Amino acid sequence: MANAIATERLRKRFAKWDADGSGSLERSDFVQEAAEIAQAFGKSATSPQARALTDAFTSMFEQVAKGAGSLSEEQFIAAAGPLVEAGAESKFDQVLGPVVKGVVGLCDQNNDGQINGEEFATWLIAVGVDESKTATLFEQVDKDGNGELSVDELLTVVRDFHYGKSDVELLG
Ligand SMILES: [Ca+2]
Ligand SMILES: [Ca+2]
Ligand SMILES: [Ca+2]
Repeated sequence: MANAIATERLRKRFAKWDADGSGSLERSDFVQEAAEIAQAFGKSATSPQARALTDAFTSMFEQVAKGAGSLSEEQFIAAAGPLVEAGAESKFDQVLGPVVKGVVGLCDQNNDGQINGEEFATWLIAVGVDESKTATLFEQVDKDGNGELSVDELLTVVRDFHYGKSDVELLG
């Protein structure tokens, strides 16, 4: 079983991802979510970066749903719980890595594959984080201190959040 914080965070994630508010997750929720994220970064839903995020989200949904067309909250918790249990880190990375990479693609304005301070501020503002916190958060995510956030560094933070090890929420 995933721990209580991890389960609670899955519930929050469910509510966030149920983009049409139908009470269940469907592929269409992820198409909508990707379009909303793209819009938050000022990119059109038909841009290559938005398409890449849509593909990453829908393939993540398919991996979690395992062929089911729709997941209720309980079904989602049951299906995603094993990804947020101690020992499942590499599986989590496999499923969520492409999504984080997709968000990086949308946010990476200078196209160097990494997120600098300015790009990160745009990201956090898009997910509703107070602008005054961006510099501190940047330092927390930039584990190697090179002034750029890599996909791996960002994925680690998303994973730590979902494992209940950190309170830094990067996916809104
Ligand atoms: Ca839905
Ligand atoms: Ca960049
Ligand atoms: Ca770094």
